Amino acid sequence: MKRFAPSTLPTFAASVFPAPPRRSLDLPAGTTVALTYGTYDLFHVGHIRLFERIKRRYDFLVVAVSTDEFNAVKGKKSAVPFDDRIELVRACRHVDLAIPETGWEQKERDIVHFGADAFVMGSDWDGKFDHLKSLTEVIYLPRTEGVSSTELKQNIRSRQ
Ligand code: C2G
Repeated sequence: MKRFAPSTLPTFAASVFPAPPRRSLDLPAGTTVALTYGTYDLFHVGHIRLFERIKRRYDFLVVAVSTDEFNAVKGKKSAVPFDDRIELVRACRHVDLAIPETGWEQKERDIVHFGADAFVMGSDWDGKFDHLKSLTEVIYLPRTEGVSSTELKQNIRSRQ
């Protein structure tokens, strides 16, 4: 798996300044870029294995983490606040760049912005983003069965 020198991974900067376009990601020619999106609440192996599988196919992984405000739009309330969720995602060795996800319409912009070779989601989103096929490859990978943020929350509640 290709690893990039810290100088090419402006993670802190990314949280303050808008993410740089592909050309300024300073990636070696031929580097393939994949994009994925999620809430990543109660970060678990299902999330990590999805990242791992994406990195087996693509060199550079950009992960967009839903803000708490966007989750409210999605009718979701996460147990872990955005700042912590994106910090956890950034700490994952499979992730090369993490950015905030602030709205549904951001994906088209990001695909163009990063010159993404693929847009990847877990199978629970099967077919939901096919409209992006005009911009890049759209891939749905099998979910990891038996673990989800919702199940974890239910387990915790049931033990109280
Ligand atoms: N996932 C998985 N296996 C699991 C649980 C989740 O592969 N056991 C994948 C999902 O398929 C998704 C990603 O992990 O691709 C993130 O899942 P969530 O955090 O639940 O993301 P969600 O709230 O569905 O947000 O704009 C799209 C949204 O941001 C997706």
